[in-house]
Amino acid sequence: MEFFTPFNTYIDFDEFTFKPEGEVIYRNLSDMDYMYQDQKAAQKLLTEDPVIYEFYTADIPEKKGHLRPVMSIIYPGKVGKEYNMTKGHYHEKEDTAEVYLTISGQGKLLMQSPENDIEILEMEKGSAGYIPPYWAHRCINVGDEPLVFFGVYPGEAGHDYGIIEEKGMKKIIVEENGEVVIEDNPNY
Ligand code: S6P
Ligand code: ZN
Repeated sequence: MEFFTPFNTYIDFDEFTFKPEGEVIYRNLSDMDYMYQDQKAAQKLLTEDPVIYEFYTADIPEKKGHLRPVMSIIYPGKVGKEYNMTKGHYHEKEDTAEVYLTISGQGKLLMQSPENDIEILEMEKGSAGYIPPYWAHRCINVGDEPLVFFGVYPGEAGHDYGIIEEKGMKKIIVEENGEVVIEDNPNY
């Protein structure tokens, strides 16, 4: 492995800035509108094309041996009755884990095993959710403020969006009469 110099990344826990910024990725609704159940609502919102989430990664090689820190911000909102969420992915190198430390907001960490078992962890300030190797992971903002979390994952992990882009995950998280409800994904 090549020589690398230690360095700090600074996260502002009030302003949610991440410095020095490496890559910043923005996901607007148009990047994932097909992932929501209510296509009528999605197409209507597309005229505004809101940013659903953004994430910041440090400039660290995507290679075995390294660890990549990341800060993600999911903005509050819904598409139809379904809460704003990340696309969700498996790691391309499946036997790699990840940890998500919630900094602010209220969310759900939805995970799915290769056998299609589902586990859902609460995301709230101070929760450090463990995503074991092989599990797909998606975060859902069920609150009314930004859901902000810091993650660390192995450099070689990569992202596999394939099957989730095709049919989503087994469960969806929606608002019903003001309550957060976990439902079966009708397209699954
Ligand atoms: C990477 C890690 C996060 C997500 C980010 C966005 O392994 O899990 O950095 O990439 O939260 O989610 P997604 O599903 O769009 O990659
Ligand atoms: Zn991941």
